[in-house]
Amino acid sequence: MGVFMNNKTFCIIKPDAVKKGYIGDIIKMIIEADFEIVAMKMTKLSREEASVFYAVHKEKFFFEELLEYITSGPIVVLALKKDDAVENFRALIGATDPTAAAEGTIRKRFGESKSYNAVHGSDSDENAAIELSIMFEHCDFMDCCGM
Ligand code: 3AN
Repeated sequence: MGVFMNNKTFCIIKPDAVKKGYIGDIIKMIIEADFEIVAMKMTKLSREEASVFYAVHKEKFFFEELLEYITSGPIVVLALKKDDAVENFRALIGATDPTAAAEGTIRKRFGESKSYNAVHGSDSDENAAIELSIMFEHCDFMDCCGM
């Protein structure tokens, strides 16, 4: 067994998408693409939590904007299960810049800009494991704790 599982990824439905009422449509696309939702909650990040979550971007010019934005309102966080979850989910969400995202992707349909791009998806199995452990407790997972 590898160090990191490759059947789970982490998704955020970001504040702009929540505000515009896209939660249901985005979850429908996720389910129709055969991901199983194994944990889900609505939450609002504090600045401290967001800094931990986006620590990899702390040197980037857009870090401050990213923190402002991701803490600006409620988000929905999900743990998604499928074979090769990270790669398959990246394909479903499309490119970071919605204008460059392929037709039929979540960001093409619901994203507005590189900052307001509707959803986040982990970019590696390692980061998926880290992000899931930041946002969820072990017993939040429907495939754990005897559920
Ligand atoms: P992705 O989310 O597609 O993996 P990353 O990891 O390059 O993209 O960037 C993380 C997040 O930072 C993006 N989801 C986006 O919201 C934001 N971001 C990336 N590039 C820019 C940019 N040039 N200007 C503003 N925000 C950006």
